[in-house]
Amino acid sequence: MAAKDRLTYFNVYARGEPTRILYALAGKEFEDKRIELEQWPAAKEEQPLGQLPVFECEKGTLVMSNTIARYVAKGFGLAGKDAWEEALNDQVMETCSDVFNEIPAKIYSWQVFKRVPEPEDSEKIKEEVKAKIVKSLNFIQKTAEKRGKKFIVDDKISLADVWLYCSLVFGKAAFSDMMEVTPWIKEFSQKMEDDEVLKKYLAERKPSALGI
Ligand SMILES: N[C@@H](CCC(=O)N[C@@H](CS)C(=O)NCC(=O)O)C(=O)O
Repeated sequence: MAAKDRLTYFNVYARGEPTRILYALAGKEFEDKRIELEQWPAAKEEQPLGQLPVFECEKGTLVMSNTIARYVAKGFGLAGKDAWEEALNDQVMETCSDVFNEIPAKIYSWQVFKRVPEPEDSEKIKEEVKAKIVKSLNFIQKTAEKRGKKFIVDDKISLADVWLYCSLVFGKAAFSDMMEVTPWIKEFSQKMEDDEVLKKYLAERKPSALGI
């Protein structure tokens, strides 16, 4: 078992980044193990499901980015004070995962990874993906407005905010206006970036090898 918590992920932001940010917000140390793309064919064989992220701590090994982030956030008191707040944090995370996960499959497959040629109707595909994202973001806005707190669920940054912020950053390569796609999102992104701990983390973090 790892002597200290270890997150193994690619040298990109994407699915591993929320967990890295949660450690930064909590001021806790972990081993940020990054696999370069050329190392991946050999490293893939060693992973429980042949994918990353993989999290190791004294209790054992976890896979699935949402499970890892939820576990880490709970340990740091950043996943909600009661079952309802936990559910609201989860709901934001799952809502984002559903729609933002369309981006790698439908857009980054040709735009970033170049695995397939750009489809002829790429602009239409992008518009459809964006419309779904905006619908989900408007739903998250309503959740936040009902809570009436500084951030989505609480007056301090919690899992929901981290997950949403990372999703927006992930979407930027597809949609250049992602961080200000609605007035509420613009205000949300600004509040996140004004947070002193997050600001320092963002200024110092390693750049993503793929820009996402
Ligand atoms: N549902 C999994 C998906 C994991 C996943 O798709 N990981 C990608 C990177 S973001 C991966 O390992 N790709 C390399 C591969 O499948 O060979 C999660 O959320 O962790």
